[in-house]
Amino acid sequence: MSVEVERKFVCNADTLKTLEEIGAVCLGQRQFCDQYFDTPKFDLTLKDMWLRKRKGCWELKCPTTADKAEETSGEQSKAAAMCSRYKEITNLPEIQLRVKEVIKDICEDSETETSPSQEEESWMSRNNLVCFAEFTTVRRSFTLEEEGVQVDLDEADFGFHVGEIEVLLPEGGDVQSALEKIERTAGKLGLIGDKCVEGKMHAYLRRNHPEHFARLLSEHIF
Ligand code: V4E
Repeated sequence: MSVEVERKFVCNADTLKTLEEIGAVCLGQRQFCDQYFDTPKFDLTLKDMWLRKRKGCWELKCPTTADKAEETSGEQSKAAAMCSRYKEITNLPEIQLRVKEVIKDICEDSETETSPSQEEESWMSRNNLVCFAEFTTVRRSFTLEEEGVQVDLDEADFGFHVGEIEVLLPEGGDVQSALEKIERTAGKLGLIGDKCVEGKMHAYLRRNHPEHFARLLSEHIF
C-alpha cells in the first residue's frame, strides 16, 4: 500500500515551457482508460472510496487519517489544504476486504473452480458494483530534480485538462516532507492562488452525473 500526496493545478499553453525552463525531464506520454465502480446507492464514493480499473488492474483510493502534528504553521496548513492524500491499494484481495467492510457481501466465494476473471465478475455482481464513469486520459509525465516529485499533464477525452504535482510515499512515509516538495514545485511552476483545483472525476461527475455529484457535495466528499 502507498500514499499519494497530490496537488492539482490549472495547466495552460505556458505550462510545458515552464516545465522545460525549470529543468523537468519528460518521462513520456501514455494513454489509459479508467472505469470507476460503485453500487447504485454510491456506498463507496459516499465514503470517499474510489474503486477503479485501469489497464486491467484494480485500484482503490481511500482516505488516510491525517496526522495533526503534520500541519503546524498557518503556511503549512494552507499548503496542506491545497493537496489531497489518499491511500492507494492495488492488491485485489486487500481491495476486496476493504470493499467488504463497506458493502455487505451477500454470499461467500464459490468452491467450484473458476478463472480469475470469472471470480472478479462474480465479486462485482455479488457486491452490485457497476461502472458509473469511464473516460480515457492522455498523460504526459515529467520528473524534477526534487527527489520523488512527478508532474503529470492530463488531457481527458471529455474535454478537460488538469495538471498534477504528486509524491508517492510508502505507508507511514514523511507526509510533511512530501507537502514541502510539492509546495516548492508549485512555486517553481509559478502557481498562484489558494483554491483547490477540480480533478477529472470532479469535472466528469459535475457534467455527466449531477445527482451523484450533488450527493457528494452534500456529504462533503467534494
Ligand atoms: C475523485 C477522487 C479520486 C479518484 C480520482 O483520483 P485522481 O488522483 O484525481 O485521479 P488520477 O487519474 O489523477 O489518478 P492517478 O493516476 O494520480 O492515480 S481519489 C479521491 N477523489 C476524491 C476527491 C475529493 N474528495 N476532492 C477533490 C478536490 N478531488 C478528489
